[in-house]
Amino acid sequence: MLKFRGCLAGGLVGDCLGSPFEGDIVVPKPALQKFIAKQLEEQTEKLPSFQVFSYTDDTAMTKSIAQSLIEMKKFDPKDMAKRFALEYNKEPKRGYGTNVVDVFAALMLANYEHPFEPAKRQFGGLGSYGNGGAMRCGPVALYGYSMEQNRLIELTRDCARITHSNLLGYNGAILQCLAINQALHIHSPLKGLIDINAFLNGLIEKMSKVETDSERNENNGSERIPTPFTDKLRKVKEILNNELKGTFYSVDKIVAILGNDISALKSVPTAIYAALRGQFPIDGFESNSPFVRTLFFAVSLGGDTDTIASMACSISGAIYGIDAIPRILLKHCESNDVMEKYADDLYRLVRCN
Ligand code: 8NA
Ligand code: MG
Ligand code: MG
Ligand code: MG
Repeated sequence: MLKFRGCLAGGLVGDCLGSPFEGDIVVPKPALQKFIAKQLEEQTEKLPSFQVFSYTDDTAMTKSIAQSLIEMKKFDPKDMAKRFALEYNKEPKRGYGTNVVDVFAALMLANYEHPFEPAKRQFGGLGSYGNGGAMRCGPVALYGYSMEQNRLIELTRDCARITHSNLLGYNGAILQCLAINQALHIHSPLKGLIDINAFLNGLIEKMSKVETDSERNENNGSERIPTPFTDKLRKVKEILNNELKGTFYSVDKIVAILGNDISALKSVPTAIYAALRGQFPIDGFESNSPFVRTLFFAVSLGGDTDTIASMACSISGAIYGIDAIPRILLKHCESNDVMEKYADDLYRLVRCN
């Protein structure tokens, strides 16, 4: 239960507190340190100066997935597609990706029949490789908590394919979902270190199977590196092992190796790295909390800060549980009560099945 809540609440905190920096090429560490310290300091939301940060498309779509799974008690692609489109129509100004909104319009026009079809027509038939499938998969990982692995992978792929039919778009979602799923299953003391190499070896093994499954990986015409996500995970492992030995990497170097943009390939492995990087101290930021360090680190990379922080913090929240997230940070986020309710509803659903 605590890990379920930690996952969805973590994703919300990353989105809400990362979004003020979205698109910034450089995020100066002192300014970010000050920003996070300010949110941690204000101990009561009753002050007039207390700021509540709005969530963006990341959370809007996460909410739709949670609602659909909870209410339908199964994956129903038509229902999920409808919720995406209606939610967008209700509140279009949540910072959606520039092209995904065409999918919503086409879904609606076809009355949600054939919910996988409009996404396939995106980008001249290549489909989107954006991180929009990955950024919203927290509830999928919770719903699939006890699922056999191949079923969880299929479910995640299908949830992503409603808007992201490119191999890189849906495989990014699968990697993010597997990372959360693994985080939910490991035993983790509140502030202790998890075994980074064991965590990454597990993901590398799973992801390399996903990426070499030729039957599934039809390529939409895009240029093909055989195992791009697995290769990135190996880089994450190499960087973290060097850092554990005292050789630290600059933000520029991390961005050059892993990326920080809106594509799934250049943001999901980055988020996994940030989730794990929070386990040890960060230069220019004083905090003993692995969760808060992950938030800081993810946003400090710049680029798609809300989405990278949201994905990183949902993994961290799933590792450490909601008690590791400072309550006051959550109070700064719109809809924090709703996200906890969804986590509890999904927990009950999983327990009943
Ligand atoms: P999407 O499917 O519209 O993709 C996002 C962008 O990725 C597109 O607009 C393209 O620029 C590019 N892209 C994706 N696939 C291809 C392709 N096959 N060929 C060429 N270009 C491609 O939306 P999404 O749901 O994946 O987007 C998620 C991101 O958008 C999140 O980071 C989210 O926070 C949001 N976002 C919003 C803003 C903003 O202006 N507020 C800025 C960045 C990201
Ligand atoms: Mg966003
Ligand atoms: Mg935004
Ligand atoms: Mg974003």
